Amino acid sequence: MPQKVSLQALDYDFGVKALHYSLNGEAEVVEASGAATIQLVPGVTNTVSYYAIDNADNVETARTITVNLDTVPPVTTPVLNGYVGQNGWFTSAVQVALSATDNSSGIARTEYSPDGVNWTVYTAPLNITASGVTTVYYRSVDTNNNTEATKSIAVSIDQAAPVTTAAVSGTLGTNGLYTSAVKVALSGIDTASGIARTEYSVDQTTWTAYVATVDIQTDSTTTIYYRSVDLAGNVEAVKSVTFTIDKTAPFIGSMNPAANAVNVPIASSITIIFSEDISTGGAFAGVALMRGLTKIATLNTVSGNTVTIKPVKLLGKTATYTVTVPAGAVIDAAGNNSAASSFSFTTGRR
Ligand SMILES: [Ca+2]
Ligand SMILES: [Ca+2]
Ligand SMILES: [Ca+2]
Repeated sequence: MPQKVSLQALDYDFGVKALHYSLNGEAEVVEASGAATIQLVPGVTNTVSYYAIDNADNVETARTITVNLDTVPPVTTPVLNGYVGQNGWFTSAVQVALSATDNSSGIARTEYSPDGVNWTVYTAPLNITASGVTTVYYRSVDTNNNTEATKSIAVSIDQAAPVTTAAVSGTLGTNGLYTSAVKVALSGIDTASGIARTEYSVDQTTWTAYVATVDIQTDSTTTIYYRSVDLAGNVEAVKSVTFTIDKTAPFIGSMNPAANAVNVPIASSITIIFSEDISTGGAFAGVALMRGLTKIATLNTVSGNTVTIKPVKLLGKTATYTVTVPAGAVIDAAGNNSAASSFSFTTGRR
């Protein structure tokens, strides 16, 4: 690029009297030597107007030259368009538009590249859909072949919500019921931006950040709702896990006849009502109605929460009977064994 323009006037008969010139429309300069070296203005198109006069005062027709002195590369600016999430992540595909300006000679082309090595001429906005961080390199070149230093922009896209799994642990009884306290462990995984938080709720209204295993101690049916949120702000659809804890063995709530009852009719059956619904346990055959050391023949059945002991014959008059219910005679739905129990009553005269 020329930085200066040199002018030299020649005249073969009278000789040069003076050289007149003007740079970029500024005040005319007169050089009696007939020569001039003009420093050009960088970054613009310079216009030099000049003419000479000889010693006979013949005036040369004015001439003009233009010199483009653009040494300044263009400036390219990217504009990203997409759904903006959090922490610099987009939660949609992103359109990258490149716009370039130049100081003087104008844009020859704008280029983009995935690696800063292989370049493609930019003609329309780029659609970035890849999950994760995509780097777009870009630059422009002006018509004076000044190339902008390569720039780059990172486009971070995360369109997928995390996936959380729940692991329920405890002592599993029968019918899917737990006979111990239960621990619920939550683990979330996420592609692209990563997990911001995992949270749980028992009512889907109040959410608690998950930091450690959730412990449920009490007998109950519990639903734990859970979800995770990624750093881009994608929220997982709520999931839930439901479980029932029954750590409590069935126990006797009441019986008929009552313990130590007297004047019990000899035609009686004995009913024992438990704290919850029961079924026969491993020791049910040991349920006995005793008169002293004599075992009385009975038909023993279970229905709902009740054990019924029906003597095959009428009971004896004014006699004391003992009902024996061994440990494990009945079980609840979770398989918890009843404790051992016994009680006595005395019949009347009829
Ligand atoms: Ca330029
Ligand atoms: Ca994600
Ligand atoms: Ca129970």
